[in-house]
Order: sequence, then C-alpha cells, then structure tokens
Amino acid sequence: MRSETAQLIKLQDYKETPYVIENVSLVFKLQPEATEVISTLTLSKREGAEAGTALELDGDDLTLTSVAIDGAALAESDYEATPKKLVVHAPPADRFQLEVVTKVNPTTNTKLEGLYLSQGIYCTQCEAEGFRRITYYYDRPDVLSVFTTRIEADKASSPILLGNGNPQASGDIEGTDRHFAVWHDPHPKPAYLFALVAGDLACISEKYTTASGTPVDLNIFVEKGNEERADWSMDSLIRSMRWDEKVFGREYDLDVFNIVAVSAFNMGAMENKGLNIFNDKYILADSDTATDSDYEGIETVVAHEYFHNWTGNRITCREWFQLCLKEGLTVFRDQEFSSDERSRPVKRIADVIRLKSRQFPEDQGPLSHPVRPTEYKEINNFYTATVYDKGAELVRMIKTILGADNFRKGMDLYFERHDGDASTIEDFIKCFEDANQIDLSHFSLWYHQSGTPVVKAKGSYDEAAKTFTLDLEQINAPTPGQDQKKPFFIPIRFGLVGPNGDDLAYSSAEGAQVDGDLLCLSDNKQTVIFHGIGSRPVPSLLREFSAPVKLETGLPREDQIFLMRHDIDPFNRWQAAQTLMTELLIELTNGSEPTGKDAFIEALGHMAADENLDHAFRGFGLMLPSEQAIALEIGKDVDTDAIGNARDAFSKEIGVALYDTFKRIYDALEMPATFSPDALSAGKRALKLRCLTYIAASAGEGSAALAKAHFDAADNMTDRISALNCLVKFELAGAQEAMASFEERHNGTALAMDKWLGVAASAPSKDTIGALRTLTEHSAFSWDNPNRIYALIGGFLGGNTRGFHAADGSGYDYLADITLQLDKTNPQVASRMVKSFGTWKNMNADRRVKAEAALKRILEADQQLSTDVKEIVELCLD
Ligand code: B3K
Ligand code: ZN
Repeated sequence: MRSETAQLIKLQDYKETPYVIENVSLVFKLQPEATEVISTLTLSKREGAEAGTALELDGDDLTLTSVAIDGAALAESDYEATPKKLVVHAPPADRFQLEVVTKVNPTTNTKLEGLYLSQGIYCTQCEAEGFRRITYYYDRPDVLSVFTTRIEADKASSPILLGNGNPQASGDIEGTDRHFAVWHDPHPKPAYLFALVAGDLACISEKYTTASGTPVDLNIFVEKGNEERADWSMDSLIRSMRWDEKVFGREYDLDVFNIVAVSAFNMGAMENKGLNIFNDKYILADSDTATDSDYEGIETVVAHEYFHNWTGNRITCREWFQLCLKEGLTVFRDQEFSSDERSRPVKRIADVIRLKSRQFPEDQGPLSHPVRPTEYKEINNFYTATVYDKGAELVRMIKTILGADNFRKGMDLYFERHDGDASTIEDFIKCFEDANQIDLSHFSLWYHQSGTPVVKAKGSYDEAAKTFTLDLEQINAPTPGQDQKKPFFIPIRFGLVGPNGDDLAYSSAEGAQVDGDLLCLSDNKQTVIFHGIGSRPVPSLLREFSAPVKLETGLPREDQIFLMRHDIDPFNRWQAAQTLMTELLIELTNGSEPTGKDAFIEALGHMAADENLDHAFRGFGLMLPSEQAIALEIGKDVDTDAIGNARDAFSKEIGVALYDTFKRIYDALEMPATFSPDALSAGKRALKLRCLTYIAASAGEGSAALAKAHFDAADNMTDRISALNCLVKFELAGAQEAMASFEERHNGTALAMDKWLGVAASAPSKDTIGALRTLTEHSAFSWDNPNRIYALIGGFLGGNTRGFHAADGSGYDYLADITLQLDKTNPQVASRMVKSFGTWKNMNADRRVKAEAALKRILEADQQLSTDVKEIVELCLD
C-alpha cells in the first residue's frame, strides 16, 4: 500500500476564513501547454480576526511563477508555496492586494478538473475543488467574491471567448495574432462557479424577455456542424426560464445566458454563473441519434442547471456538507418542472424507479450516508444519489406535510432571507418553520440519519364496530456509523379503497396525526383506528410514494391485484404491479412455483390494454423489476444467475401468455409520420416497444422477424436501439446483422455509438470479459472520454448483472483492473466505476470472497491511489 492517508474533513471543524476576498481580477493567457494565470485578489481581514494572521490559500498541482502584495514582490521568507498551498506568513495590512501568477497545462489535465482541453476547446470544471487547480484561492463555497475575467487566446483557434457574467470588452491584441475578451460578473460567487471557455464553436441564439421585461440573450455553443442538434436544448431552456418565473417567482439576472457543450466532461453538466458547461450528451439531440429518454434527460438537465441560478448560485452552500441544500432542492425543482411539462404520475414513477435503483442500494450497503453527511475524505465522492435524489425526496416531503401554498411561503422566505448567502440546511428548514409557525425538528432527522426505513403495515376490519385498524411499525436498521436509530417522521398519503374502487370516507381517526388523506407516522409503532368505515377496505398506502421508505403491507395477492386494477392513485396501481412482480420473481428465483401467478398475468394484460390509461403509464406497468432490484430485495446471499434465469423465464412466460394482447397493442399503435419527442409520442413508443420486448422474450414463431423488421423500419433512435437490444438480449436471429448495420450507420457519431457499446456490454456471452476487452479496442471507444467509459464499462456494470457478478469472480477482477488503470488518469471516473462494488456484501459466500479479494487487490496495488478511489474501497471493506 503506497497511498498517503487522506485527511478526514469534519463538519464540526467548520471555521470562517480570517480574510474576505472583496474582488478578483483574473487574466488568462491561454496556451495549450502553458497557460499563464494572473490573479489579483483584493483581500481584507475579517472582523474579529487577528491582525497579521497568516493567509493560507488552497492549491492543487500548481506551479507558482510569482507572488506580490500591493505591487511589491514577496521575499522568499514571507511565504511558502507548494503545489497544494500558498501561505503568506504575515500579511502587512488589514486590506491589501495579492497578485499571484501561476502556470498550468490544460493539455495534460486528464482529470478534467480545473482548466483543460476538450477536442481543442479550453474549458473549466471547478466544482467542487477545481479552482485550486487554476490558481491559489480560498477554494470553498462560503467565500463569495465579484469576478472579472480577461481571456487572451489565439484568434484563429479560439475565436469564441466566454466567461461568467456579462461581456465588458473585447478586441485584438496589437502586434499579435491573439485577441481578448473581458467578462464581469456583478453577482458575488464562490470559486466553484467560475468558468471560462475558449474555442472555435458554433452557436444558436434566441432572445428572451423576463417577466419583468428585461431582455436576455440566450446562446448555446456547440462544435461546428452540430447547431441543429441543439434546438431541443434551447426550447427546454426557454421553457425552464418561464416555468421558474411562474412557479417559484424567480427571474434570470444577467444580460446573457450562455451554454457550452463539450465532449469530455466527467458528469452531466455544471451550473457556472451565466456560463453553464455541459456534457454534449445533455445538449445534442436529433431523432436519428437520440432516444426519447435522451430528450427527456436533456430537458431535465438543462432545467436543473438553469434552476441552480437561484438554488445554488444566488443562495449557495456554506460548506460541502450542505451539498443537498442546492442539489436536493434543485432536483426537486427539475422534477416538478418535468411533471408540469409532461405527465405527473408517469414522471413520479420514473423518479421513484430511479430512486429505488440508485439510492436504495446505496443506503442498504457500506456506502450509506446521511443526506447531509458530517464527514468525508473526498467531496467528489459525495455527489451521490442520496444527496441528490433522496435530498429531493426530503424537499418533496416538506411540501407534502405543509401543502403547496405553505410550501411556497417557505420557499419565498428562503429566497428573500438568504439571497446572496452561503447557507445551511438549518437555514432552509427554519424558513418553512418561520413562514408557517410550525416545528419541523422531528422531520429534520431525515437529513441526519441515514438508511431506508422499513415501514410495516397491517390492517384489520371490524365489521360490527365499522372500524378499520392499521398497525404501523417503522424499522430502522443500523447503518455505517449509526448503530442507534430514532424513529423518523414519515408522511404517508393513503386511501381506504372500498369494494367498488372508490376511496371510503372515515368519520374520525385516532392514534396518529391524520388529516384527510395524509397520515404521519412519528413513532416506532403506532396503531391508527379509522371509524365509520362501512365495508372492508383495501388500504392503499404511501400514495405518490410520499416518503422514501420500503413499505411492507403483507397484503394478500388478490388485494394487490385489486389495487393494481382500481386504485385511484396511479402511482400505487403501478406499485401494486411491481410489488407482485417482485414477490413472484423472488419465489421463482428460489425455485418455488408461486400462487396467484396466472391471476397476476391476467391483470397485467388488462393494465396493458386499458385505453383509459396513459400509454407511458402502461409501458411502465409492464416493466419487470431489474435484476439488481430483485437482488436488493432479496438482500443477502444473492445468486445473480438464479435471479437472471428466473427473470428471463418469467418474461418469457408473460410473453407467451399475453402474446395476443401484446401483438394487438403493437399493431394498433400507429406512430405519426414525423418524429416528435413530445410526451404523448414518447409514451406510445414506450408501450409499443415494451410489447415488442415481451414478444421477443416469448421466442415464438415470428418474434425474431418482428424485432428485426422493427429495427430495419426504425426512423428514429428510440425504435432502432430498443429493437437492437431485443435482438441481442434474447439472442434472436438477425442480432449480429443488426449490430453491424447499426455500426455502419452511426460510426463516427460518438453519442450514437455509445448506445451500441452499451448494448454490446450487456449482451449475454460465454466470455463477457473477453468481449469487453475486444470492445475497448473498437474505434468507437476511448479511455480518454468519460462518456465512452460510462457507455461501455458502465453498461457492463449496470446492465450485465450476471456478467459483473459472475460466480468465477471475473467481473470483479475486471473492475479492479479498470479501476487501477483509470485512477492514473481520471480518479473521478475511476471512483464512479468502483462504486459498483457497493452491493458486494449482499452476494452469496463464493461471490463475496471473490469481491473482497478484488477490493483488497485495489488497495494493495503498487501504485499511488487517489483519495477518490481509496475512500470508496475502504468504505466497501469496512
Ligand atoms: N453541480 C454539478 C455537479 C458537480 C460535480 C462535481 N464532482 C452539476 C449539478 O448537479 O448540477
Ligand atoms: Zn445540480
């Protein structure tokens, strides 16, 4: 083991800086291999700090050229400079100017953090701690300052020069073939929101007028030739801006809003003030290369980054422990936006699927942490589903508990009270409390206590007394670092469904806080008695998924089927189908023949064919839980082969039993002649393709031909890639030919080929790892671009459960190799991949032995591990 021990950062150690940075002036002399950065900071001593206190600025991998104070170069004894910090031992005055010159190399910056080159375009990524890779600074979110940026670059290769804020000046640099631009951002901001871009880019533009009449220039910059593929993003941006005015009363606050799409980017996008930088996957779309879910993803991410302008930028975080303050809230806002733009119930189902598939596993394993953690080693490891998606659920619960109007009052107060602040979760909660004279202290536990509560519910009807009794219990198992748990405050939306499918009214309720259709569980055990219930109800609990818990109702299968058919809450109709499928699949995995299977399949056919339901909803209704979801539900001693085989057999059985229904729906769904990504068309495609998948799974006569014909006739990526996936997954005739034809058609279009890599990575194979190694040699793949790695390696880890968890340990070994290799160039990407080990403790003994050995091999490897990877591996082994 050659790695250094990284420092544990603790929330309790938070201290303000002794100096404030009043303003920052930056000059970038861009050169591919040696960019000079001249930073002039106006600093003043914070009130209360001792005069002459040392100034300690953060750095990472920096080379100092010079340092001066108020125009005079410092003597060597006055300061200490290392790649990681700059310390001025005793600044001479309470207010002074510090001028620091550093040199950085954008070309060799493979971490894609700080200033780097992506396909000849200079760009930056500073969140969380990338600014310190550009210049020495107080690189922390609570130091806000006004930035002015001058960018100088070669005119021919970088005709476009972009910075934060508003453009102030531009021109040629006399006597050279270079030019400059000056950008000024009047809004004080932390360094993580700094950005610059320089390159040869094309752009599409629109004019926007805010609700109060201020004009804003909107521009989306893309690589030349991609202009038309940015139209959907522009449309999404304009709709987001309007929506935020209407729903949250928030307007944009600069003269320009620029978005730039780059191809090499570690995550989805970044909300830099006035200059969002995006992974091109979340900007570029046309029907030939993007699927319906890509269009949806673009709409969501464009909205998300835009919404950060208020929740994140104008009100930022005091320190990174408060990350959920901006991320959870902004995810909630983007979810609401998409719900308003599309179908609310369908969006809710999609969001819950995402939560359960990403956050629940995290919370059930060694990587579990609170939505607001209290310690970390590498902050980049905490941009997690827990912080983002569970964080959004907590905001949603506040809205559920308070009601829409009171929620809005709290949000209004938050914007009014904290505009310009670096805030905390406590500040946020206090706004809802103060605006509504309510105590949310018990509710707040959700931010601090990790783990997914299990809620058990058992109902009994007393016909004579006309009462319905609901026994509720919450079980909170220990999670890493939290052995003792307190009960959560859990809002449960509910209905008591009567025999004809309508909700039954109750005359009174006792035993818990109950108001209308909302019941709040606040203790470990509570019994609620509803009076005045005329007939035996079936309880429909946790409607709209009103809290991020695992609900166990123990309802008999016929009651679940009843809810699946009759519940007025669409979410719970879907959930009833999912619960049944999961139960049946677990029994099938264990080798038993479940009861009620045929009745369930029949009900599924009804749901699929029910014309009163949204197409997209019907598509979701037909979706079998993923292999990972079943594994998570089983929870321990998991055999992934048994799960995969059971799931294949069950989907075949459903396909055979409902073949006629699926074929009828498939044939009847006519698609418009021209492609449109709107929700209705996307929903129709989703339903049609779900039917095709079952038809393909049935392996009946004509299945392969139908899937191949669908592939051949496809005039859009959604149809093409789904049909290809059917052919490959079910190993149908024509699969290889279709793979070749897709490759021929899309070779050279990286984002389209990513999908091909994904299908190939999840294909059944006798030698999965051999196939993966061959794919890494394919011209469509590159180790230098995160999107390619996420497509191929991520496609394997997430989409090929049997391959990754292969009993011989080959998948685990491969991941260990990949992690060690990637860690040398891009630790963030390596860490993201190695997180797939997070569920290893749920596996059966043989697999556990192999996974543990692979994890230990990473830790003991003869190479310097990044903090990113080391922290995850250590947590996994803990
Ligand atoms: N705030 C960025 C994520 C930054 C990740 C740094 N490792 C994008 C977003 O959540 O909007
Ligand atoms: Zn965000």
